[in-house]
Amino acid sequence: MPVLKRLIAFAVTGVTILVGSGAALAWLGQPTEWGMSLQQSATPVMDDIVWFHDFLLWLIAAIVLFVLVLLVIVMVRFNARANPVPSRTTHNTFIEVLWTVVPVVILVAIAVPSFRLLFYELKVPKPDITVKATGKQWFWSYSYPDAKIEFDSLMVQTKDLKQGQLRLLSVDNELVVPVNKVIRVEVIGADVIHSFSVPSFGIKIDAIPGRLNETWFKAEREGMYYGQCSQLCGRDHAFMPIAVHVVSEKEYSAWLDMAKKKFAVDDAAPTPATAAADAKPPADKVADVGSAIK
Ligand SMILES: [Cu+2]
Repeated sequence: MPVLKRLIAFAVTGVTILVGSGAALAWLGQPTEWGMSLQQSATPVMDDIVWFHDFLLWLIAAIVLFVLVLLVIVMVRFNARANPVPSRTTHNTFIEVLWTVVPVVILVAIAVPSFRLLFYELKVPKPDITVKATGKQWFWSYSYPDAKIEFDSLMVQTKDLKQGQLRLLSVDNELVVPVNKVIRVEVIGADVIHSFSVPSFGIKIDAIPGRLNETWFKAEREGMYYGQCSQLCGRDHAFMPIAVHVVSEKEYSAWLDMAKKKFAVDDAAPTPATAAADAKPPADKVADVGSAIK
């Protein structure tokens, strides 16, 4: 039966793609060419998201296969040729109870880990460090309220890329945090709605003007982690990447000493970020930066 063979081949190919995509193509902290799965996890939250994703994937694959098998049985055994005199059955209480109860059980099995994960993401544990990310048209500003530092983080233009920097992802000043510490990220928008998102950390939260949102992450591996603004925010939405540099405790304190000198918040000036931003962005961006903050 050629149709059956074709269907089986189709199903086998599908499962092979699903299984293969999970393992080999993921990369830590950045997207990869032909990547089809989630980026590798670097935080406990993302570990759970990956688990939940895989759990759902297997579940829906099993359901799809089950329905496919039923369809094939119906097509083969109950077509007009194979079964010229059809049965006139209209009710079967057992089956009807089954197809009501089983989906309910499946939905409950999905809801329980889903809610557990949601609460885990939303409830910020006691933070070691608080940083504030402000989305602006079209860059991010980071401040460390406890250390009294604030700086802007602008994308490196393609023509200025140095060895090892990534196009559309690398920035001039990265958000630097120590490894294995709980970082609370307060997120707000200065002008329009942006979204602070770092896939490897499993965080994505809107940056809304006038409303302080918060999320958290605890990076368990050192390295560079990239994300992008994930809320369509205007002309340069695609050019305001997020780069988080996770470093050792020692490197972090060295960076902090440097940053306290370089990025100190000047209490006398009302908007210190404006002055810093005006000095740094390329000439064509100065006008946008100024109007965005005031
Ligand atoms: Cu944005």
